[in-house]
Amino acid sequence: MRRNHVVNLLSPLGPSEVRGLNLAEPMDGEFLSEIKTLWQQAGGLLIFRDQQLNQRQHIDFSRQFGTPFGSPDGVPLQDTVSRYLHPDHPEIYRVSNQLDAAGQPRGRARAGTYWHSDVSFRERPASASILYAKEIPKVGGDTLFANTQAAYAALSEAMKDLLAPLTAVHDFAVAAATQYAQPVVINGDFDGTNQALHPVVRQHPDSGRKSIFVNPGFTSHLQGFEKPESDALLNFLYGHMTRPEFIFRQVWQDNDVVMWDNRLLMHYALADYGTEPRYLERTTIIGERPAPGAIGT
Ligand SMILES: O=C(O)CCC(=O)C(=O)O
Ligand SMILES: [Fe+2]
Repeated sequence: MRRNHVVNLLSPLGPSEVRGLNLAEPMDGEFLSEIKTLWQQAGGLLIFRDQQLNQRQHIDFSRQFGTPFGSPDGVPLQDTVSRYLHPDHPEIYRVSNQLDAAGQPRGRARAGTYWHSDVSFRERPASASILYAKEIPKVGGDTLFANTQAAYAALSEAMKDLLAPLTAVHDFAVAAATQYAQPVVINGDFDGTNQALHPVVRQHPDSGRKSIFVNPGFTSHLQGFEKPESDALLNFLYGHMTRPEFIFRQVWQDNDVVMWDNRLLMHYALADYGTEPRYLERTTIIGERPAPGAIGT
């Protein structure tokens, strides 16, 4: 397959932009594996510029990376966000600060205004999230990404050994309690439906690289620790994971499609743009169960 796209590295951590590639065009297996390799080399963050996709094309592109949450052969996202899904395409989660003609939210306002890894509260959390910017404020509304493989690599051997056997409880209730107002929050948010136990150090299935897999948005505590102990260790990790040298800041351009890997990145959407319209559509791929990083590797 002949392609004329250009790839530009945007940060030493890997994030790269791809220009001149139309994601609506079918990709053969060889080209798809090139894109997957590129995505890995990009530290799990590719920005495809200037895309013109309808919802079907967005979903079809996404399906090449796995089954999206909300698709007929998948499982839905948590019920709390069902009102933000696209009415004709339950695979598409909408982010918006606007109301529609009927006065209903066009999508979730201030979505992800906290560090998190998408859907980490499920036994099989998200692998890729593929977010398409349809309307972007002139300035502001950037999304920050923290590379948790780089953060892991920078830890001392003593800290790596301490973390290796640990597991953490992830629970949507953590975000529901702090980020979601009534009546959006439903009882199911607090009954353990969206709760999972994951290794604190996970190993990426493609690269074998280890990352720190806890996040302030959804992680409630470290299993087996007293609360103050758990809080102290988690707070150390959050401070470390969000050091400036591990951060990439996505300054959105209209029609960007950003594909990120939740297995090695946390993200934070900055809600600093007031009432200027901001509208994005996201597909979210169901990943595998996080594999623990083996001790001593
Ligand atoms: O609005 C954004 O930039 C991202 C929101 C978010 O957390 C997400 O779509 O997963
Ligand atoms: Fe998110």
